[in-house]
Amino acid sequence: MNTPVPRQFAAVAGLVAGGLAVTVGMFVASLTKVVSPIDAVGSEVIDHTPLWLKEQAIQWFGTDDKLALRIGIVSILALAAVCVGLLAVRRIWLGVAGIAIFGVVGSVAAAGRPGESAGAALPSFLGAAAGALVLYRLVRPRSVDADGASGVAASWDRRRFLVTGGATAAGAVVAGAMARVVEERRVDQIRESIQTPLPSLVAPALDAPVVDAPDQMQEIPPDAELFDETSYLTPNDEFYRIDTALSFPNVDIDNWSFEIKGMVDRPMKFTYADLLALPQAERTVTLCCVSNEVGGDLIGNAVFRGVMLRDLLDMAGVRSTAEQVYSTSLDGWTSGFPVEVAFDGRDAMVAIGMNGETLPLEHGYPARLVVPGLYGYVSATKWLAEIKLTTWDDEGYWVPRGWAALGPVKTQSRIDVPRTRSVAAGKQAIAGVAWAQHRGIEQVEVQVDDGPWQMATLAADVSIDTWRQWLLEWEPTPGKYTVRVRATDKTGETQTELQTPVAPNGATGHHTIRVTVE
Ligand SMILES: Nc1nc2c(c(=O)[nH]1)N[C@H]1C(S)=C(S)[C@@H](COP(=O)(O)O)O[C@H]1N2
Ligand SMILES: [Mo]
Repeated sequence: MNTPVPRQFAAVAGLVAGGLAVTVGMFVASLTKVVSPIDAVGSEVIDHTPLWLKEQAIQWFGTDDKLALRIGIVSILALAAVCVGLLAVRRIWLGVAGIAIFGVVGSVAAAGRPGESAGAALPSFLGAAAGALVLYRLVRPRSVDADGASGVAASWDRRRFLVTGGATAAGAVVAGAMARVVEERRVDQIRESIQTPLPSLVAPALDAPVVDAPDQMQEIPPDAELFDETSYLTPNDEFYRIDTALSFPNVDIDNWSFEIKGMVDRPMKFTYADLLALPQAERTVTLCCVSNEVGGDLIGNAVFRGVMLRDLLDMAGVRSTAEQVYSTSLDGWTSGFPVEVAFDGRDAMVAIGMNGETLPLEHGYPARLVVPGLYGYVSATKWLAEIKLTTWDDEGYWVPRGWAALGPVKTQSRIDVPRTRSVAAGKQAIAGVAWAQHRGIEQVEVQVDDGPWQMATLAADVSIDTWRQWLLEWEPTPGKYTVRVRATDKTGETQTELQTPVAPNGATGHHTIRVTVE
């Protein structure tokens, strides 16, 4: 009779074997420069997350949703590993099969990721093999003594378990740490290839402020101290980041290029040097996310520098049958907008610079699209790989996932000051930003409780593609107040008070805050 491995040790055996499988997979992936099995599975989960769950995740975790996903995946794997360990003591082949299943899932997910090939299956395979071997050693009872003496019951060897288990756990920690180091080096190498600064522009920026505020409004300079909470330009490291990427795509700047193809007369390729050699301009553009809740912070304003999209498209010669400008990133993400948008006079561009710096890796280095007036999900492809002129048969990443095919930005306004729920009585300000990209902000009004809508003072109108700061002087006496804001764009349309959710095409409603004045 065998003395079986006690249950709690079986569970530990599953955990350390599973841990080794995962970390060996990560390490081999980092060495061979393919997607790690964990990230591949995570990306598959992201790609297949239904709309309601994605919304729920954003509501719960905000921009930490990726961290939450990682923690979720690791928790599920840990649970599965415990089960694998428990199964393995009953039937070793069940345990090994369990690990093999995870190996197959990782292999298939990795090899199928955009930009990956069959080689991406190797880390999962090696990881699973390492995990299975260790599991086998840990839970299989020692058959007979070395001298082959019979009559000695094959039994569980606690000492051997602890030694092997401890060594495996240590091995997993080392493999995981090394995988991290190699991944950080990879990202550092991309960052080192980032040319800072870009060669200076031939022509100066054209964004001279257009001042057209009505007479009774005194001008506030866009960088007035009051707006410390929300500076007119959003610094790169404070600019919101939204994408589906669990790790940065591989960018090899010397071999990078993007294609313009599809319904064009002359398919073209542009390298980074090609882009630098073409005429460029700087434009201040407010970029925002369709997932931004009323009052939310998934919005930023930056000076983007790049080549005008229409110039690139004219070189390729867009055919009259083309309906959609459909772009793909290095990591296989896609977005698309109507061809007319590229030619209707707005300054859609392939951007390579942001706020005077080379476009940061987080925001799409080497190049991204920036299209004034459209939400990011239909237009702002980062880590650009290709632009295809096509029909509406091609669907951008978020469209089959329940978001609208067309994504013009809705007129919105946000209260940034006061930021705290309670303020001292006396003279102060209510202030914030309002945006209606490519239509422009005409006026902003503030309502306190059920009082009249009061006209806010507007900062300089830099362009119709950027947000405008606004301000209302306020001298409240102690009490509780409800403050709301609404903006009117230059087409004369005032923001609706009707509250709608972010899906499928952007939230509506008045940003409302409650303030206690002490
Ligand atoms: N490659 C890639 N580009 C992308 C996305 C993405 O998931 N992958 N997300 C888009 C969305 S939804 C938005 S709102 C903007 C955000 O750009 P930012 O991260 O530079 O602020 O990028 C867009 N470009
Ligand atoms: Mo977005």
